Amino acid sequence: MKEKLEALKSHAVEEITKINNLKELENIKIKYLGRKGELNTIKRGLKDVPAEERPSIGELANKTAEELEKNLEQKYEILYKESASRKLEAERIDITLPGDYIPYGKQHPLTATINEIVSIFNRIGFTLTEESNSPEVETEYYNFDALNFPSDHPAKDMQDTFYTVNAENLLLRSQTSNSQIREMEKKRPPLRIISPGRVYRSEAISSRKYNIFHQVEGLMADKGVTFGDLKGVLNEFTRQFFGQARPTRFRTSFFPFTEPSVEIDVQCIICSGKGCRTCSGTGWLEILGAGMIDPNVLRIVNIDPDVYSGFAFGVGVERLAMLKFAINDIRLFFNNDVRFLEQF
Ligand code: 2NM
Repeated sequence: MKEKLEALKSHAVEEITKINNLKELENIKIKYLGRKGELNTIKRGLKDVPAEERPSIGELANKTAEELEKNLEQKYEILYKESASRKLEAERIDITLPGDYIPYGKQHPLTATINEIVSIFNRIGFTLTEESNSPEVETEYYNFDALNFPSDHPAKDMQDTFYTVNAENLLLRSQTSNSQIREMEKKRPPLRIISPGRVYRSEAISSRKYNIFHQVEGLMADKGVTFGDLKGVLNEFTRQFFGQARPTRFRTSFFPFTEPSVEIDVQCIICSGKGCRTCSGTGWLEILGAGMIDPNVLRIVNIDPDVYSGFAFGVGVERLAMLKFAINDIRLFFNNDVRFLEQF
């Protein structure tokens, strides 16, 4: 039995030297030292060994196991290091190489402008109307009638507004006021709301006019809201949007839904009032329409004009973006030419 153990040991040692991967090592370990392995097979013969020899043979068997384990462990260390360094070598990278060019998307200039307008009004305390109150396909009532447009108003003409052909009274909204009306129907003052969105008008297309454009409209309604509040809020908006103190002027105007109504100009951001092509020599740029909400509009949504008052305003997003980014043709916003879009 002693000879058997010695032979096993020398076979095993020889095999271990020949191993060259971790899988083989595992197999050899099972072959010799496993529960049904060769060492245990020999050990089962221990009962037939004369009693006086048993302790020394037993010891030899344990020692053989120990030595093989040690051998396997050493081999494991070597193989593990080898495979780790092979892996490192295979994954070696040159960190001085230039990176791959990954073109990344950018915000459309109109989206960026809308976001900026909205965040300025957010800071002044205005919140967005609900999306569900701002449909682009709208009834005549919410687009015109509730806004105090007389039934013969020229804006209602097919010449100016897109009507649907297969559903009576449905049109593509020509302003985002529909969402102000829908919101006022459901909520009571105090209200400070804004609604950005896409609107449609049947226009002859030019560098300044397109039949799709965007507006941000807003209103404030409460007890005791005055024209002074309108001036304060809209001057603050202008100051934040154009980034520095720019004089504004308020010209009287007319809208069916506000009385009195104004158009607000900002001193030309190109020539600072001296007169240039952008401001047609006037030194001023029109940027906003606004006014005190007409009592008729408040009555329509069941807000008592003897108790509450409010102001409302509308901003043309394309116009503001064209001024801010010095863009000379509105059609560029809608052509999706990457050479244009990449610049923002
Ligand atoms: C503008 C100019 C002035 C406006 C009015 C209303 C409402 F719903 F309160 F009547 N919403 N928006 C308004 C007022 C819009 O756009 C140039």
